[in-house]
Amino acid sequence: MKSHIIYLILTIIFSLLSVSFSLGEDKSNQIKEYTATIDQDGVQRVEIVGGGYYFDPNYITVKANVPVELTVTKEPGIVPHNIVMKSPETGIEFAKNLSIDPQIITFTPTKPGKYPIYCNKKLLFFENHSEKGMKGTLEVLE
Ligand SMILES: [Cu+2]
Repeated sequence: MKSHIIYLILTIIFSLLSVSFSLGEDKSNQIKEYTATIDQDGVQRVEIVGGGYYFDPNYITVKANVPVELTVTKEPGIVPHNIVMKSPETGIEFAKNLSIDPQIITFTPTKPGKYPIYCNKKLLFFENHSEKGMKGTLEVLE
């Protein structure tokens, strides 16, 4: 009876681990750069896709003091993702759950620098998505 319980627990742990690894196909070590251009209406538009466990692009360059419009979407799948930036020093602070339908985030960065973009979702006791590679950088130029 006792060995049945141990077997059951091991099976559950093993399934959780394999689910985690199969979902965790690693795209994190690829740098995908995108430099925004300023549209005729004076807006810098960037499209970002988030998934397991990456953002594409994950190194985005924009100009300071020019409005930015991010269009964010999620790859199809059951794993929830978000996109978070907490850089109030440059006027950017948001956290948005991603969905397959495009959503728009707007801000105007005021201070040049490099600012982190990340997903802070996590499954149970596993590391969060940012630690799995779901992160990027917004570089704001003068
Ligand atoms: Cu995520």
